[in-house]
Amino acid sequence: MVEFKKFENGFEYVEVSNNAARARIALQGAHIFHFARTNEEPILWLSDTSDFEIGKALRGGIPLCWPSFGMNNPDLPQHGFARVGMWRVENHREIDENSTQITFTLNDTKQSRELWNHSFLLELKVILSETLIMELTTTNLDDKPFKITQAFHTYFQISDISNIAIEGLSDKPYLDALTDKHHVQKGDITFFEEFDCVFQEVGSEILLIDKNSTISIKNEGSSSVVVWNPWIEKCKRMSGMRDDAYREFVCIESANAFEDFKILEPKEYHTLKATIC
Ligand code: TA6
Repeated sequence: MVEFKKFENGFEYVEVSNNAARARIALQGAHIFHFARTNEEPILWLSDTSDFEIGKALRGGIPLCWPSFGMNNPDLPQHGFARVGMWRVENHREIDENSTQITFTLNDTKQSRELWNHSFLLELKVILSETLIMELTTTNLDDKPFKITQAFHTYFQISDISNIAIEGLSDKPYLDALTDKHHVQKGDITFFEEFDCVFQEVGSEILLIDKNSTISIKNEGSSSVVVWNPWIEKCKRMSGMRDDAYREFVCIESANAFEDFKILEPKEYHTLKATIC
């Protein structure tokens, strides 16, 4: 079932539900801010201080960073503009009683062309079941090529930052965004300080291992993965989160970032796909 809803301040979202799972997706940013399997805890973290403000990105869920990841394009706002753009629901359908598909679209506008002078179609296809599948397709509708970097900036809910480990990135080269130095990851990732790294040459499944659960993340059309936790001091400085919120989430971001950028010729398209289960 797909229901169109809004909060009291007019902030619009769709609630997608079937026998297997439920999701809430804001029209602003096509931002998935809730995903939970039936009778289970949410898989995504959403800040409990989130105020669903129009024009401001939500803190948590899955912000879409596009057409620039971070400050990869210094002429654009951090993480681009798609996460605060107003998307449309293009279509939706029940695949079966456990699975629903919904597609959102965003086109260039006068305001987007003032920031980034290109004509594009951006489509987010979401398939909701026990698994969450997202496909973000960029089509160049312009008569000149353009370059994008992008990410599903997924905030995962965890029991506690001290309980988790991330598997699947050992031996991968990475850029430590905090020091701007390149290294190679040795072993699984655990957390004891601020962490903000961009892994490259990633082609296999990543596992988020928690005390009583494991989440699998598989990416296609992507070879970069960003892992981020702000830890104590940065968390205090971040907008939209409590001072100790860093204990409750980790971001594992399916990306085309830094050297994994994409250049699209006119009419060309690229799909970034993530499967979370
Ligand atoms: O993806 C990691 C990161 O780029 C961090 O450096 C970080 O500050 C963050 O994303 C959150 O960015 P935001 O613009 O949403 O505050």
